[in-house]
Amino acid sequence: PPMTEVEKKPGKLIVISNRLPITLTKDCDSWSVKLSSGGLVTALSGLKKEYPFTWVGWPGQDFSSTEKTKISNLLMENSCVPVFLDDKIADLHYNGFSNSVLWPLFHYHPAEMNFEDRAWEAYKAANEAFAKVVLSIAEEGDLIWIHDYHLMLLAQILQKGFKSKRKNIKIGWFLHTPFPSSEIFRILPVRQEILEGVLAADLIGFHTLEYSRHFISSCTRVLGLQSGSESVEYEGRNVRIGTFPIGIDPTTFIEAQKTPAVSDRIKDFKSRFKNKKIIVGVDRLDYIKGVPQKFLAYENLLKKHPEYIGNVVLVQVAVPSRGDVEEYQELMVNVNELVGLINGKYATIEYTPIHFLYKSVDFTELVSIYTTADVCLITSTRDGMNLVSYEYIACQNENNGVLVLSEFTGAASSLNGSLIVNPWDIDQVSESLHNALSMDTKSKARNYRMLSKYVNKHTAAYWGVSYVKALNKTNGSMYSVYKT
Ligand code: GDG
Repeated sequence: PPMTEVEKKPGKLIVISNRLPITLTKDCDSWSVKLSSGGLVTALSGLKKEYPFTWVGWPGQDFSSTEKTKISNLLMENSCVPVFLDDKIADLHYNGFSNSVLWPLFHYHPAEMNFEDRAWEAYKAANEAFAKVVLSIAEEGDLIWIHDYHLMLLAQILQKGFKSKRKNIKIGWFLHTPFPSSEIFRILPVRQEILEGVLAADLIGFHTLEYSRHFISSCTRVLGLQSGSESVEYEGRNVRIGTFPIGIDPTTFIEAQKTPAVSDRIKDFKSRFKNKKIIVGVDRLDYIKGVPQKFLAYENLLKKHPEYIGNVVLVQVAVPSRGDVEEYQELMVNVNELVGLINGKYATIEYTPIHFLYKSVDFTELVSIYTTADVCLITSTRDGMNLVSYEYIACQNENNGVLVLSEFTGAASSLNGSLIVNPWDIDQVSESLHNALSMDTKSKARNYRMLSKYVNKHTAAYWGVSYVKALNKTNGSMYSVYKT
């Protein structure tokens, strides 16, 4: 049958994400492109050897029609294919629907959900635009890997397109956020369309078993479908549902630690914070990251254990994010006020309890902060995985620092050896911080061994390869049926 042929000799891998992993810059009249590093890019590096691959995504802005040709050619040299969207569609798709409807709902913030018909229309239009590009480049035997909540209708649109063209192609979709309980998911006015949109895929992947279960129960409850523990029956097909926890590339961090720039910076920090313990937090400033909860717990630590006043600092990097969405602007005001209040209350001329950096820091700085910190504190109220926790562990090979980790992150189900907390329980978080700051060397080493073993095995490359292997194994029945 044609499927074994595909298994032996796969075509190319088409990776699709909302945003291409590139930065375009214009100097006088000529454009140049820079590939960005990042989770997905690293994850795919392990696959490049096995599959030729193409990346499809939005290039980040709109262009005039003459520029579009130039940009396409430039991107093509970097294995990227752009999906051009006009600014209005791009804004309503990204800010209006993806980040104002799906994002809050998937992170258990239904009150922040702001459903508007025109945003839903733009979401559909953007998914159609992606499909048009993919249909123009997909060939027999290709594997298609769609990423995230911005593209939940794409598999279905592609499936329809391929049927008419009789192509033998497998489609996978992976969600980087949590998938919520069906009791939350059913709030979505377009719940049926969204589920059917992804069920056209052959393999649907999540970070944790819990998210997979939530998805399956949404399919049974909202659509009345039959399911197994790792599959859903839909339109005569057996759709595979799998758990694929993402990871990082620890060697990037280890290599960076060896550079003179990082070791100089570590020396700076050590002398600047001499005799002080450092707690680090690194988050996009998003309401899912529980930054206010983190500050309240830290304040509670200083209140309940005044011996820490003057002897511990919290370095919080808060990367500005989604400033066009109202909830993010409100969060900023709220967080600023908390930092001001806590610093005002506990500071002296010599001592600032919270070092708040509302900006992104470069990689050298990031690695240096991770390496110097005694404790890393993550208080997300919901978080698909949370890679900051992994990165901190990668950098603690010498000091065996302690990870205090919210039970509402995907990472909490993998990272044995961390101190698991409920971010809503301020007393519990501050007591865990106290335990972390006062933990003996032996216990730290014991915890660290477990953490490090996991992080070094379950890398980004491991994740990418496992997913694509599983996708390749699905029987892709929907297309072979149409093959002659
Ligand atoms: C989504 C899901 C899931 C942050 N600040 C700086 C900086 N970063 C980098 C970190 C890390 C990344 O950004 C953040 O990744 P997370 O996984 O923690 O969170 P999200 O951005 O919300 O990602 C999440 C992930 O997708 C993958 O599936 O784990 O749950 O929400 O790599 O290092 N990097 C630099 N400077 C900064 O200031 N250089």
